Amino acid sequence: MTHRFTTVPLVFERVSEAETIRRARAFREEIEKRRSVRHFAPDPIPIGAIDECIAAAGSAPSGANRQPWTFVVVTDPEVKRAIREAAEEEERLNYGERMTEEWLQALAPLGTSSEKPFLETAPALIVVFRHAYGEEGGKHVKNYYTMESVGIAVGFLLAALHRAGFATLTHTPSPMGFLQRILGRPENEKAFVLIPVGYPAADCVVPDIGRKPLGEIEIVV
Ligand code: IYR
Repeated sequence: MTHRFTTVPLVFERVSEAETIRRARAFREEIEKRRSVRHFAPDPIPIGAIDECIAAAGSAPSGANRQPWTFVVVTDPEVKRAIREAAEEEERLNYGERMTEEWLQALAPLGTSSEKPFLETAPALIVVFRHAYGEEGGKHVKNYYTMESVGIAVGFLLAALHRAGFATLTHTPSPMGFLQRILGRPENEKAFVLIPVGYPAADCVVPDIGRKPLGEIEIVV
C-alpha cells in the first residue's frame, strides 16, 4: 500500500564562504528594513507580483508536505468593506472587553485601536487560511504541524512581498471566523492571518522601535 517517492538530484548551488557571508548580510540588511505599515496609499499594485509572492510562499516546507494553506487575494472594494466592518466589530469587543488591562497596556505605545481603515485603503488583502485537516474524495485526512507550516509559509510570503517592494501588515482581528464566512471558505480552512498589501501613504509614519540586538537573541553552544 505505502509507496515511496522516486528521487531526483538536488538542485543546489554551493558558493564560497565569502559569498555566503555577503549574501547573508545583504539579506539581513534588506529584511531589516521591513516595517509593519498601517497607512497605505490607495495606489493600485501589479497583481502579477502578488501571484509570484504567493507561489514563493507555497514553496515553503510543510508537515508531510500537505501544504495546508490557501491564500485568498481580495481587491474588490465591496469585499474589503465587508471585511473591515466585520473586523472592526470584533476589534471593538477586543479593545472594549476581551483584552486584559495588561494586553492593552502592551499595545498602548503602538497606538493601535479598533479602527481599521487600512482594510479598505490597502489595494489588496491577502487572507491566509490554514487547513486544519484535509479533504480527499469527501473523506477527512489528518494534516500535521499546520500552525508551524502555515507560519513558515507566511514568513516566506512577508519576505517575498518586501523583496518585491510592497509594504505589509500582519493583522489578526480575532476571532477570524468572519473571514471564512465572507470569503466562502470550507469548514476545514481556518483564517490564520490577514495581510494588507500595498504602498505606504506619502505621510506614513511607523513607531520608532528597535529590534533586540543579535547578542540578546542568539546563543551559540
Ligand atoms: N488585533 C488587534 C490587537 C493587536 C494585538 C497585537 I499582540 C498587536 O501586536 C497589534 C494589535 C489589532 O490589530 O488592533
